Amino acid sequence: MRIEILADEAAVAARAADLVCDALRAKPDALLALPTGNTPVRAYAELTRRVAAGTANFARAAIYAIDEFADSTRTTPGANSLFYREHVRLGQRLLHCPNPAAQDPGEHIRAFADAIRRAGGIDLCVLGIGTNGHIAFNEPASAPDSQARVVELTLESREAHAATFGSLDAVPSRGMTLGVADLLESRSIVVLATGAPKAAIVRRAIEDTPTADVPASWLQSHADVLWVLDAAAAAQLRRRTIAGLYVIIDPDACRGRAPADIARAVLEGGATIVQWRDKHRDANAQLTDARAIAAICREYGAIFIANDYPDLAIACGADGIHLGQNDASITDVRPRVGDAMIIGGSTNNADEARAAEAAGANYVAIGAIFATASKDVTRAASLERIREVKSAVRVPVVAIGGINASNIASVIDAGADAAAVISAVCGADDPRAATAELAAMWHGRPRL
Ligand code: TZP
Ligand code: MG
Repeated sequence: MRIEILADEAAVAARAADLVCDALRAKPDALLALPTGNTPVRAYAELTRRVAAGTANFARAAIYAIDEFADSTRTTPGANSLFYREHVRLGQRLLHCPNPAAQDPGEHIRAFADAIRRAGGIDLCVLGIGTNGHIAFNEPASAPDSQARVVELTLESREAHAATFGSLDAVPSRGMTLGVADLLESRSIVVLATGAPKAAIVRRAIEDTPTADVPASWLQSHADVLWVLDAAAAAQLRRRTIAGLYVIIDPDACRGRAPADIARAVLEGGATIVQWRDKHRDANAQLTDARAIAAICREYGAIFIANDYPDLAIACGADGIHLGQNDASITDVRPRVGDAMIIGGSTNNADEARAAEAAGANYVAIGAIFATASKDVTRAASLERIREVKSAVRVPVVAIGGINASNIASVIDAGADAAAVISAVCGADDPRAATAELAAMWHGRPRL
């Protein structure tokens, strides 16, 4: 599972449009399964603009709905068919929606799922997530092997549709949906979530043990899921949000400039994680700097990690502590810092990464990937090592060592969840611009 956290709804919409276009570029006759809801509306508007501008082409693609109400008609205000006709204006001929007036909705939606399979299966499935954790109309209690079927809609879901149907009473009590199993058969899945009301359920879906109480949590078992979140929807994530550009602020690399100024600049540039690293002073002497940077990170909703000293991490209210092989052990530190704190562990190979994960690390760093002047490195790693570590652990993998604008693409392609940099950013003339360049490459890579 990968997670991208973007600034706001507009950025999520643009990213979603990019991902759909990437899928089409890779496979012009792709079969796309697309959701209804408020979240994707801006993405559809962006795709419509791109079609009009000639930069996106759905001429050979097929678009399938993922759910529909039962006991209504294609023209009932609120019916999903109407939503698709209104918002997914990308080539109506290619739009496939279940018929809300089907006499036997169970038989109808099973045939609809079969038609998707016969057409080659879903290449890219875009999903939203309900505040109760539903995906499509798979409400809580949906099993991971659930198939296309008729479902009783929860009051919560019906209330969410009351406005479009005109009243709660007008919202049908039954829906037709592709099952969780049908969605999991997709080759690639993108989940979009925006806004503070989604923050709690996004955290449960991504971080908690998968459960039928939160059907979206079944997505954890899929090999190619990307969550695209805005900062508000990501606000309650703690453990698995190590994704994107991870900037280490080391005063040695800042060319005499104030570390707090560099921290603000890199956050402005789009860093999602910031680490404070001071290899000279003891924890007490670092406290003022660490607290200042922690406060700036909170302002930007970024994760703040202290290096080396668990007591420093606790004292400055850091989200996490990073430990090397020669620091206190993860097993010893966990009870001191509590369950909520992120612990990252430096590793050099798959065995060390597995051990760090087993000890309770929430992410592992692997390095040094390239030559670096920022640390006396005794053990080199490689792009191939990133791949090995990625397949050895479930926790996010952070690549580190000599990463810069000319090689970050190779690190991303090797599967790293995040890239950690010191000199490429702290040592740059313009740390904000240097961060922005690296962050843009991170989000701009084709992933399908
Ligand atoms: N661990 C492995 S390499 C490294 C650390 C802390 C230094 C990374 O710095 P740079 O300047 O990005 O190569
Ligand atoms: Mg250390």
